[in-house]
Amino acid sequence: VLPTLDLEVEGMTCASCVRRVEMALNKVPGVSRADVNLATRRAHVTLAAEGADPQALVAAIEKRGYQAQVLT
Ligand code: 9UX
Repeated sequence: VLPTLDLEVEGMTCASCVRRVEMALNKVPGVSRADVNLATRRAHVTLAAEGADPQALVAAIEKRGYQAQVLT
């Protein structure tokens, strides 16, 4: 199974923001795929089999100047 994780991302205002956040998430170990939706401010992340540290995802986003929190 491929577990997924969703985050709320704040501070994105354009499509380039979306790409920046997706790039950041995709570099985190254990991330298989990340898709970010500007309108809903949600990041949907599919994890690799080994999983990923949710706080590492938050940190990667914040490092780029956005804010994030893990949902549920
Ligand atoms: Mo768009 Mo986002 O011009 O950090 S890239 S506002």
